[in-house]
Amino acid sequence: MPFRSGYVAIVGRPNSGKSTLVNALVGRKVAIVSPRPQTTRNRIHGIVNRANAQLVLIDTPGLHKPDSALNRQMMQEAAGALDGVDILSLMVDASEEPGPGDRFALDWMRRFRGTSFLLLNKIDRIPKALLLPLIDSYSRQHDFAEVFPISALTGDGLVPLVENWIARLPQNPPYFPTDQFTDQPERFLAAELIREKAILATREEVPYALAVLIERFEETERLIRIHATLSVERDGQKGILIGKGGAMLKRIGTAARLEIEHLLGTKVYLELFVKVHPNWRQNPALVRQLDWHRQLAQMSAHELPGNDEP
Ligand SMILES: Nc1nc2c(ncn2[C@@H]2O[C@H](COP(=O)(O)OP(=O)(O)OP(=O)(O)O)[C@@H](O)[C@H]2O)c(=O)[nH]1
Ligand SMILES: [Mg+2]
Repeated sequence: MPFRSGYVAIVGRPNSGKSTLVNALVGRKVAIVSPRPQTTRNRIHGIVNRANAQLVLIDTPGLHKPDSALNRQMMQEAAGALDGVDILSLMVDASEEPGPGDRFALDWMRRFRGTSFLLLNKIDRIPKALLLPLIDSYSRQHDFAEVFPISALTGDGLVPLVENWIARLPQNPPYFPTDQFTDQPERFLAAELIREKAILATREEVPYALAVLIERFEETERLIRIHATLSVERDGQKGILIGKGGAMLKRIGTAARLEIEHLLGTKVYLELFVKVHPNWRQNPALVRQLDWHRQLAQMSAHELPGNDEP
């Protein structure tokens, strides 16, 4: 059988389940997940390796009208995911009434000229009878090559989806080594896992006002030493993150450390700091610091981990 490989971008409204799907198919957590919209801020590759195929899934920030430098960067990240992809997949939360946000997402994806799929997600939450009218309505609005009702959470419908994607990919050797599962550097994965634990532990504005930067990432023989800064926009948010006697920050740190250790397969020493950067989301220079694609491109070869050559 010929080897097939290619890129599939997953786009859609915030909170529709894109990252959940990518994690389910890769078989490990490459993208953080939360019940709040706008969790994902960068495009992320999740690589699915099969005996006869390699599928590079691109998880993207949820599509929305941007109102800050951060949100504009997120939408640029989503737009960048369309470059050169083989298949675009629009994900819709089938358990929500269609609204203006869905029309925005549909209009946004029309810029893509190639093959597009519609994924109706969260079907575990709705009666089957609601699916047909939904499929009908979307099919009238756009010429989708395929429509798949799925549940990223339970795994329902995922096998035929993956088979169909692979069947449409060109014959190509793999793009990435077949034991690789993401394009993210380990330090970015670590920052994201810390952000996920902080999002899950807090409410209201705090999850949105939060950014995590890794200040130090040192690998020794026995462990990885990580120093990370959690930035928020106001003193009150800082107080919430730290908690009474530091209890909240400790809880976030422990949860993050356990998961980073699991993912990287090594002991981790994790230290967290909290800083206030008023209105960082409106500040393009600060927002750019969160873009690891850009950081990576700016690093010269000898700065990249594992390469000591000048
Ligand atoms: N019931 C149900 N919940 C789901 C399903 N897929 C995702 N979820 C939940 O939906 C919420 C959002 O999931 P995410 O994967 O973070 O959504 P996303 O589209 O990546 O969101 P953004 O990154 O904000 O754009 C989480 O609470 C998931 O557990 C599903 O198939 N069924
Ligand atoms: Mg996401």
